[in-house]
Amino acid sequence: MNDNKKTTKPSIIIAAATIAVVIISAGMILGIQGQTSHNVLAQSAKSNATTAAANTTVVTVTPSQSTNKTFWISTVHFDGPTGSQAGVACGNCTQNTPPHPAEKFPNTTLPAGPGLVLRPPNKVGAWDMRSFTFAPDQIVVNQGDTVTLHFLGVQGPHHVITVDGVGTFPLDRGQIHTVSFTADKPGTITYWCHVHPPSMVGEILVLPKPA
Ligand SMILES: [Cu+2]
Repeated sequence: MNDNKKTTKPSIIIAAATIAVVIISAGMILGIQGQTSHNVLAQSAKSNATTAAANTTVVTVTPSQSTNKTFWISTVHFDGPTGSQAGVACGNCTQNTPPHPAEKFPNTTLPAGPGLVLRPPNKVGAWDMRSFTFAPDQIVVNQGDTVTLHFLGVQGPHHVITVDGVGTFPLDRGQIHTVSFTADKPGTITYWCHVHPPSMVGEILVLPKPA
């Protein structure tokens, strides 16, 4: 029995040593492979970036010299809904609006006029802020341009709009009203809604003709 033990022990040690060597070797090979893969990926990313830069062509664009300028101006309102205090579904917003986290009501005193609406918390603690405006609310043209503005009723059921120096007209949702004029002097021309002050206002900036 004792002899047996004496002869088995070295072979167990040799076997264990062999396994250890195999594991260490495998680990080293995998490590080298991992490092190699990392280097290859890094080189590939660098190469892709270089290729992308090489493929980017910078072109020179000559802007239109037309003096006829046409813009589409939509009636819009921005809406900032909050969630309920219970953190459940949105109270005042539509089904398609994802719920927002509950927020403390700010009790802000807004400037007078229905263009800015701060709705207080409802029975589940949700409240929201709405602001009427035009999109776009600033337009730039050159002195002497013939300007055409297509006003489009998108949000809000009814508006009454004035373009200073041009005219006043009603505009309901789904309607288009078009005005045209020549911007003969540099300066600003304001367009604004009588129904939604003070925020529903826009400006046409008329740049002076170069001397
Ligand atoms: Cu309006």
